[in-house]
Amino acid sequence: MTSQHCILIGAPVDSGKRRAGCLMGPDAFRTAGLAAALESLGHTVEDLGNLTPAPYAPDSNDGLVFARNETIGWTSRLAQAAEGALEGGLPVFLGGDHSLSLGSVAGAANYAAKAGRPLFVLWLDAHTDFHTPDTSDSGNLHGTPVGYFTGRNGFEGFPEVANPVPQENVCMIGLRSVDAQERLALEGSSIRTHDMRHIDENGIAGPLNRFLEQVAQANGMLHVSLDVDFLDPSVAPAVGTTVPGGATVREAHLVCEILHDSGLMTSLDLVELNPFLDERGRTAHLMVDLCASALGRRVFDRPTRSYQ
Ligand code: B3U
Ligand code: MN
Ligand code: MN
Repeated sequence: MTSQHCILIGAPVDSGKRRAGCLMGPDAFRTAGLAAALESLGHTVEDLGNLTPAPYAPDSNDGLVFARNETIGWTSRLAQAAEGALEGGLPVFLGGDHSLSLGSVAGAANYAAKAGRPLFVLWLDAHTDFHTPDTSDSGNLHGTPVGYFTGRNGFEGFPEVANPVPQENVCMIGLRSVDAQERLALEGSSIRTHDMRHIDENGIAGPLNRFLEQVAQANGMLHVSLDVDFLDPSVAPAVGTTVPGGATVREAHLVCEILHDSGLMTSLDLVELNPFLDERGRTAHLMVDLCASALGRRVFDRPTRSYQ
């Protein structure tokens, strides 16, 4: 197994929705033993501590969109952090709510462009997060990162997306809560969407392997964004937006094991953990175990599949 330099980046972003608590996420991941789990797999781990947002204008919060300016501050700080960390290893963003991915993915895309490689994004989530600030019914910006980094309009005041991720490079798995406006926009897009029915009928490995083949063929970089609500709330209760019918522990581990074996993942977000809602740390521990699977923890070795 190739050892990696894992760079933990605490992103206590809580501005992407009204319910507070995700700011405690990075410390919960640390408390659940993330660094030790990765070191035990032979990786080196560097923890950059918790970031703070770039300076931002005060939010009045008298409009629909919640904490817009604070999220703008986080977006520019995280894009910078992603771009910098990719120089030195595999960044793992410890969220923080999913609005952190406006920055982490935009920064990864800038790095990929400099490296002359396309960026691909695997979105593991109950939601598509394909809103813009104009289409969102809730005004919660954690529902907008995919809209942002694919270059949709409506993000005035946010850092310009210098290198939008092409829609055909985005694959979503786990979907079961899609708003009408997102559905409409997705129907006219080339984003690959896999809802839970698709997984029930076909299994989770097929669509993932097909996507990874595309990444490998393009010599792409791969950013993986894992939202706690990808998982079924019965096994991962520590999330504000629980949606029944999510991925099982086994499906989620399989995804992570396949990702590891592909050797393609170049950055990772662990998002939406709200430790305030957890039960004796079980969600934090499960997320740490999944991260370990994505970085090589296994029961027995397997012959490695080639994606080339
Ligand atoms: N689509 C809804 C719900 C939602 C999106 N992401 C999360 N929840 N976590 C919205 O508010 O945009
Ligand atoms: Mn999400
Ligand atoms: Mn979600």
